[in-house]
Amino acid sequence: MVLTRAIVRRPTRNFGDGLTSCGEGPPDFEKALQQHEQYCDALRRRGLRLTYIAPDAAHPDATFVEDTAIVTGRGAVLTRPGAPSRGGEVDSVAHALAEFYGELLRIEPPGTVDGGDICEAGDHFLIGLSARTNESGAGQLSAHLHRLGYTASVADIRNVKGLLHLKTGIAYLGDGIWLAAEEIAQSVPGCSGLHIGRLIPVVAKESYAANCVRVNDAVLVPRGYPRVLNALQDFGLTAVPLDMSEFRKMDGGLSCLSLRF
Ligand code: CIR
Repeated sequence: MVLTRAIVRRPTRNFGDGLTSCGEGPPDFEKALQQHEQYCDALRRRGLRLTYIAPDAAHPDATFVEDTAIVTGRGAVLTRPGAPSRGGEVDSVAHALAEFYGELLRIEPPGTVDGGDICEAGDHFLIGLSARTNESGAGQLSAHLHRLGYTASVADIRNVKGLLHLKTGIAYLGDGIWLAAEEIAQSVPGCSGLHIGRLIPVVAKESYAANCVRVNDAVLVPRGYPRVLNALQDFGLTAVPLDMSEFRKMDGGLSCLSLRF
């Protein structure tokens, strides 16, 4: 699908108060702002028009807008984030999405879903069951997606160590091309079918780069992961490396900084 819009939200000065398990120390706010703007520029260069939602200091993780909604070509679903501290991020995103979608579907209690667990692959959605996305949330989302004319299946990552979200470890790049940490593609129930497509395996040392995003004619990828970069180029893809160091310190992947549709 051709992407034309994205929703983004700049980090706030207290961004380092958000949730993290990374252990790489606090992020540098000024550097994070710069990296965020470079990310936004990269989206604009791929032809997207950006909506900036007001920064939200009451929710230090609010810059990771991807977790608050699933946006598709046929409809949008507001999530109910799995971390209680992030629940208050959804309403402002809903307000921004209302401009583009007639009806906004919702995940209701006791369901929880983080957008980072949802991997769109054409007309099919892979839904990660994780510490953030529970079975009720996955079931509700699956029903919403079916109503919108998509198919969905579940991939259980609850036993995969070090994986916050499904898309922390796997990305669909279009044209049948997947990129995934090797152990995920092989061992996660629901992901084994990926072998059918073309798979770019990601070695453990470069696992952070497993979260990258196809945006129209290019793939945005974290800078500093040469094997992933070379593999993308070998597949004939235009790769755009972006500095993500400060977001990485907060467990944030590249995809989570925007909602693209
Ligand atoms: C969190 O733990 O919720 C945030 N610090 C990071 C969320 C990253 N989201 C994503 O990769 N989709």
